[in-house]
Amino acid sequence: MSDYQPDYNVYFERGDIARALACLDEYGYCVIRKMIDADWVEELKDEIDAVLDPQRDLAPAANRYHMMLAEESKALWRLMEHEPYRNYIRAVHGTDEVCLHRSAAILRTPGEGMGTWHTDHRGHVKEPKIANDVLNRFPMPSGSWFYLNGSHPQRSGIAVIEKSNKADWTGPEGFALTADRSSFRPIGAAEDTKWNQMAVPGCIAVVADPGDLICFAALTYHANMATHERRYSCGMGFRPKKIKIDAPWPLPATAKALIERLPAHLKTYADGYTGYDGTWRAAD
Ligand SMILES: O=C(O)CCC(=O)C(=O)O
Ligand SMILES: [Fe+2]
Repeated sequence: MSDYQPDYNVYFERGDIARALACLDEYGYCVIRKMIDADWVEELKDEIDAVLDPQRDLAPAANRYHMMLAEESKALWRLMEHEPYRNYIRAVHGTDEVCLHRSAAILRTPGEGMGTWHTDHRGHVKEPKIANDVLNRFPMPSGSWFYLNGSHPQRSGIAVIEKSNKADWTGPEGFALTADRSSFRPIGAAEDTKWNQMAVPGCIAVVADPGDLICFAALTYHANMATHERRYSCGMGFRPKKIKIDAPWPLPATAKALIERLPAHLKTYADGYTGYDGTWRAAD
């Protein structure tokens, strides 16, 4: 299986965070091995089933997203009591003074094809129109994700474009970035072309185990690979408290409830949390 695999190392032990972050910076992604154990993986999957598919009625070839998983999950919060994860967060942000930024879970069912290549970063958007434009503008990893089935091109998971995290990156050879920089398409293709093929220069099919943490940088272009199994992923992102966000939406009731229920030793991470309002739209 040499297809779409890097010819350099992207795998790091959880005690080797400095080298993992150097890889993240150089190539735009890295994998930190065995961040959580198998029982923790199963617990997270159960929580995702409970919030996203309690009736088990998600159709084949479909997906559901939860955009505030940390408001529902207990297992995610244990990460902030888990020294290897805290070391990672501390190293990424250069400080312990962080607050919850955002969190999510995605559930996909077999039959879903590959997603469109895109970046999550919205830093170039001058006037935010939706919540992602407000939240996805900072120089912090865009993804610190657990792919709880692991990630593998023959099963499900994530693909990235190596080195697409650089500010001067102009798209893969033979492709052009879309006008809003959110995606790319073959040079000469129609404007509405959504490119969802692995065959792109620099494409890496990330191969990882269920307890591994898959990290990609703020700008890194990525796409979910075709799904051949019931696929669970989740992630939690923090930001330094010195990055203040004056959210244009009122603090959602679910965010308030989280802030109230967090135990004393975790409350510090709620200080600065904006919650997420997927319905917010900028006034015209
Ligand atoms: O499902 C995935 O693995 C990634 C989805 C994604 O990139 C997104 O929703 O922005
Ligand atoms: Fe994405």
